[in-house]
Amino acid sequence: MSDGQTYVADFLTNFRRKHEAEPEFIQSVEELVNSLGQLLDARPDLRSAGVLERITEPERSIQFRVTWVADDGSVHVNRGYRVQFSSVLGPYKGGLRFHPSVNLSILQFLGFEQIFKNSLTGLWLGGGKGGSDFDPKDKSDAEIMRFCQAFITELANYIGPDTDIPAGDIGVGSREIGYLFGWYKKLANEFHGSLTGKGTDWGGSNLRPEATGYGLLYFVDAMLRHRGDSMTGKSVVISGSGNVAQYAAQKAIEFGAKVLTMSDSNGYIIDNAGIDTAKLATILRIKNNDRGRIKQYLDFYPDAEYYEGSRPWKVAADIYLPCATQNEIEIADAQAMVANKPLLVAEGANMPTTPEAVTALQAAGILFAPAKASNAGGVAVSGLEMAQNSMRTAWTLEVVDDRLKEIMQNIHDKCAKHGASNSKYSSNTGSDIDYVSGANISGFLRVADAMLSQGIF
Ligand code: NDP
Ligand code: 2IT
Repeated sequence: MSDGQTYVADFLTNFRRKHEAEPEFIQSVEELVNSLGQLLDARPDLRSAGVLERITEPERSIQFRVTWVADDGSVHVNRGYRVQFSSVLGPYKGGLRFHPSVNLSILQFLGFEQIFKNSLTGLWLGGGKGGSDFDPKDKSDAEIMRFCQAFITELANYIGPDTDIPAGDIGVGSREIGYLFGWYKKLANEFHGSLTGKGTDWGGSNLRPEATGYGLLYFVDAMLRHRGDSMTGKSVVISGSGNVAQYAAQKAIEFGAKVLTMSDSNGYIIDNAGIDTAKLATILRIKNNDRGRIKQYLDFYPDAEYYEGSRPWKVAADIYLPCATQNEIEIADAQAMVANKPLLVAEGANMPTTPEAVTALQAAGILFAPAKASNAGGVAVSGLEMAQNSMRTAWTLEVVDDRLKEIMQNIHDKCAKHGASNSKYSSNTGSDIDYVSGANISGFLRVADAMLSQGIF
């Protein structure tokens, strides 16, 4: 083994031992580090500066009690967290997730991914993630508000517009950001960009709600154009029906593709006639206004079908866009996809594809876009929201959309540069771009070089 490969192998052995109870965190670190053997071979300065050891340890992790009172007077206690992972490229930046599954392993994986995603955007953004095991489902608006106020009361001391700027993620959308921002502003007695995803009337950026889904499709479009192809007429399978899935579907329809499915944690719907703009508006009403379930789609479109307890991956399509949650494409799902000979899989969710499934897809010659590249549009527009807040100005929708397109194209081109078979640090020997190693090498290099410049700490 080369020096770089030995360093990576030893590092991973120690890392796994140290984090044996944190499977998601191990998975995300392995995914990155496995791309870095040749780079670390060529760059002994990165090895001797302990870059991997330092970047895999959060600069600070905060855990706190969140106590809130339900409408019936009962008292509830949840855990709140913020993992402030890396400030090497800017203030900590990343979303908040409210979901019963939330724990430190999941937040460390998300915070770790966020460092390199934010690096790829080219903006000045560090990496972080936070959240709570609070379940927003079936809670009243008043309960959500009281929970958000209790949560941000604890977090307020650790965040700020030049320190740490949270945003949304699963279970945290514009309603929650409103309650979090309102109470934070009251505590700080200052109106500033301490959170992103705010309403456009009170400090938010145009296009932030749409940005992750739109950015995903801009990335897919760039991948297809790179091969002389386009979205027109392609069939698309989407999982999830939340923020990312909704706007991914909208942009796919705009590009002239046919969207076949959407899902939630209970099951998926398939509409073989295609989910068009009017049908998508119905989904937004069901999910966002009524906070309902995806199966209610059949109340409006009885020709569609609903499959309880299943994911949509057996449905044949040209393009698969997982937009729900981590590890939602397992090896059997990938094998079902391969049998349908699709063109590409692009991750809208964070780490939705297990490592075995990624290997199976790539081995079958299916183009694969990893989350840290393809879903970076959301945090990129969050970065643009921060810039607008600092300037006390608001850019038009067109200006933000142009910046988003440019950023996604740049990320594509960085992946192409570092993931092509003839590139300096990639082990890719195939004829297609390896977007996984391209994104990992490019995202990591910027962070690692900045760490060297800033000294050892
Ligand atoms: P939302 O809460 O708006 O929607 C989440 C969707 O995924 C819902 O349809 C939900 O179904 C489904 N889902 C959540 N957990 C599970 C699960 N364990 N199994 C099956 N389905 C599940 O979240 P977002 O759309 O914001 O986030 C989706 C993904 O995109 C996440 O991985 C997130 O980290 C990632 N992401 C989000 C960004 C953003 O800007 N919001 C930016 C970049 C990535 P149900 O309603 O039944 O729970
Ligand atoms: O995973 C992500 O990139 C997000 N949830 C968005 C983070 C942000 O700060 O906008």
